[in-house]
Amino acid sequence: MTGAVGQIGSELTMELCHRYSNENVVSTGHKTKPSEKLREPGPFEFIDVTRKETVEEVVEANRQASYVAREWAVAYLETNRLIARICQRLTDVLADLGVRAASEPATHNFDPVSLVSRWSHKSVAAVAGLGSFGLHHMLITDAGCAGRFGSLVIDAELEPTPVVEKQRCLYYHDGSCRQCVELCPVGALTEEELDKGLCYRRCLEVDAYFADLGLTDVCGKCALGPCALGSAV
Ligand code: B12
Ligand code: SF4
Ligand code: SF4
Repeated sequence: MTGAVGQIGSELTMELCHRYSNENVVSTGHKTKPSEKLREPGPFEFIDVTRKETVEEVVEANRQASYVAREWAVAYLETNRLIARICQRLTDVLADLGVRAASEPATHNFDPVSLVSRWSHKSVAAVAGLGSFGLHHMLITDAGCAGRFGSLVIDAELEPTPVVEKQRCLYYHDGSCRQCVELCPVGALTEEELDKGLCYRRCLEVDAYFADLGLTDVCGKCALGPCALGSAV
């Protein structure tokens, strides 16, 4: 249960622990520190994904982990939830201004066979000039590639801001890096391509490993190189 801290979450968590037993309820918070009462009955994860230092710690934890860090999996759940809230809030504010807006969840909006989605947060971010693609097929912004995207498309005419072409991947800059390829534990990523099926199988394995959390189909070892937290160039 994410967002357990806060009045409704706190009451709901205790009620769920009571009904389904403590060890069957995992709660998380992202901003306010949990009370002792919330921390004690069962597993409690606490990750504030809005703090830069916390994101750095999560990246470091995944670097150190021989498998995938639990923090990475929890941060995934928290970030997806945060993105949904931000998009909903923006949509509501824009609606008050008479502007229609549409968004999609951060993930799980893809075809499970082709592993392709009809909505690409990376493309929206690229068009908006936020970053450039790395060898690992992810978008690297000035804050790196270890974060996650949400995107909102709005029905309004805006003055376009100029997009500054900037290389952030060392492989495309001067060929001096291929860490993402070397870091991939299953060989899904090569200089030529990303084997999406192989990558997804690995992510589902990780989900099964963290069976006590929600759907955590993650891995992200390729996102831990010199471009993790900023431009590598
Ligand atoms: C399907 C999917 C997967 C599949 C397939 C991965 C893939 N690379 O296609 C699987 C399950 C394997 C997967 C794995 C992972 N994923 Co994933 N995934 C998605 C999802 C849901 C849809 C992607 C998609 O099919 N889009 C549609 C296709 C057509 O476009 P695209 O691939 O997004 O982008 C292409 C175009 O932009 C085009 N392009 C190239 N140059 C340019 C230039 C311009 C100007 C434009 C417009 C386009 C363009 O090439 C891009 C790459 O092929 C997105 C969320 C979303 N809905 O956007 C997350 C998403 C791509 N995943 C993400 C992440 C973080 C991961 C993992 C690290 C897992 C994890 N969290 O631990 C791994 C990384 C694997 C890797 N190296 O790419 C992030 C990427 C963040 C980033 N910084 O780029 C996203 C955006 C989720 C999010 N909300 O942040 N994922
Ligand atoms: S790890 Fe190196 S090669 Fe891979 S995307 Fe980042 S900078 Fe590029
Ligand atoms: S997410 Fe993991 S399995 Fe997929 S390409 Fe990156 S390192 Fe390889």
